[in-house]
Amino acid sequence: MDGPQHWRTHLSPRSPGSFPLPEPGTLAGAWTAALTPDPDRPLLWGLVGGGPARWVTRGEFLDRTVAAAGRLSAAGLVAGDRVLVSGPSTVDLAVAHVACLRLGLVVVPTNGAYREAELAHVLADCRPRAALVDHDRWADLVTDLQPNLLVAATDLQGLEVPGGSSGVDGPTPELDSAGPDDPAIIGYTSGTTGRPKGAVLTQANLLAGAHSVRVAWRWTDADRLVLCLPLFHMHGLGVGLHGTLLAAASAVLQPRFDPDAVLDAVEAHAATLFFGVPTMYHRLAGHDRVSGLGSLRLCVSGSAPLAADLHVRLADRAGVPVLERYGMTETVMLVSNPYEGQRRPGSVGIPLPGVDVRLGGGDDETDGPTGEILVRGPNVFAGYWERPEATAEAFVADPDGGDPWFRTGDLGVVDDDGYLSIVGRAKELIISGGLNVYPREVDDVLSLHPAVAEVAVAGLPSPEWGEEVVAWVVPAVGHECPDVDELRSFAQDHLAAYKVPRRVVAVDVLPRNALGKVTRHELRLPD
Ligand code: MCA
Ligand code: AMP
Repeated sequence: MDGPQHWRTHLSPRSPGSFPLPEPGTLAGAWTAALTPDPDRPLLWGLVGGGPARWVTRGEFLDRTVAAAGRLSAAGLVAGDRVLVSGPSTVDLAVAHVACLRLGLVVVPTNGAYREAELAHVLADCRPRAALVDHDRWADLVTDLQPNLLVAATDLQGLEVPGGSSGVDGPTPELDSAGPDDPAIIGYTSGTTGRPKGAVLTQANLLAGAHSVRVAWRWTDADRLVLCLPLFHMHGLGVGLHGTLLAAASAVLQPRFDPDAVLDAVEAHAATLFFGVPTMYHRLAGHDRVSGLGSLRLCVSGSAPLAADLHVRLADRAGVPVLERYGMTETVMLVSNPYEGQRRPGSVGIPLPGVDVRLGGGDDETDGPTGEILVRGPNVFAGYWERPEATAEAFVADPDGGDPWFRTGDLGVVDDDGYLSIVGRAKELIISGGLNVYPREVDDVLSLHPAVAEVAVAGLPSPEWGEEVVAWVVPAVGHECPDVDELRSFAQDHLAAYKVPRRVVAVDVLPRNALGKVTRHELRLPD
């Protein structure tokens, strides 16, 4: 845990010192406290219990979480057990997630686009006791990969309970007794290097993450969110769902992004909030009904940079001043443009309440004002699952002896008035449509193709996806360079579709530095 050579700007936290969290200091406990009053108020709209989409009230939701927790407990799961959860966004999935957290189980949200090898890595790494999965053939797949796993759908259909009863008649297990420092979620992320690592977020980390945006964005129980982000990443889950439940607000869950469905829901449900990734805003901005967003109180963008011209287009076409914010799986949310005050295109704004942000860096003369964004606060994760070395590398010591700082791997600059802009990444990462692609993972798969001698993958700018995955290939001796269709079909058994290259460039050599390491930033399209 070495410190950077220099410490640059320190952005004062909006709430210096402590940022008190709602009682009892755990996410599950705070939810129960928030949702217990007024049990008849609508909470979530979505598919429930195999039936059509409908509103579920706070009272019904809490009752369903108690019943689900009872069944999970009767099936033998105990606090600390990991449970892999993956499915389209439904009320059932939200119930399962909350039931797990109320029981002290550790949820491992997992992208439903994963192929067998990606799923196998997650299972082998975190060794869950159960998997609640709704995708075609996933029940068989996870059973093959880990035969001793308890497997069920997210509505718990198929969950084996000893004695054969449904488990609901047994004693109600103790709920909401996890402590603030108990793990609640393991979120898989590429981080800065290596294969996906599990970021362990505690009950308090998740509570701090949801609470800070609730305060900053003036999120109240009068709000209604249209939530079409997947519930297996921090944006949809840790902000959209967790924030809704904490604010005792309401949300319309949509299983996928469809601009028409979003605009219909905004109108039909008198929504006030929409959260999306820039690709969603790009598609909405080109929609002839985009002005429908204008009735919302707040539109938030994150997970990838929102192009300044897209920000301006949305303001012009829909009258929507999108609020851009910045976060990470390891930290939930960090920095946000202000709710009141200027929402500056191209900037992610100022630190969220409770979050401490500063820039570290190397050499002042060569780096100029740019520095690596370093953060700390109650929202920052506890470490990577069973990876002490990666955890140690991810933090730097505080020069004043305070809490260590988490290295985001993102590069930033700070304006004179304290607005942070992300200007690059120190880590090798492509963000396509808000989803992270770790280039080495793709290199490793493509290099197995017999016609590929060497390969390196990098991201190129794309108006729709933000960045597009492109592969530079040195063909093997005596082989033609495989075309994009060939490489895509070769890779699709091993990699989720969003990681598969959209373009292939044949080259004679790959650019390398003196140590022989490929310099991805030098990969270019041919003139
Ligand atoms: C789908 N495809 C993609 C992507 N998504 N390709 C590249 N990048 C993607 N992100 C593929 C599909 O598999 C399909 O491939 C083809 O593109 C066209 O699919 P389409 O139907 O147009 O896509 P879609 O289903 O509409 O999905 C686009 C999407 C989705 C809605 C933008 O990617 C999405 O929901 N992204 C949000 C992800 C997210 O929640 N990120 C937050 C991470 P084929 O034609 O081969 O079948 S959390 C995070 O980053 C931190 C905490 C933060 O700050 O928020
Ligand atoms: P993830 O690992 O999926 O949590 O992705 C986190 C990464 O997404 C961050 O480290 C940033 O590189 C990126 N990110 C999130 N929000 C923004 C934003 N508003 N602008 C630029 N990059 C962002």
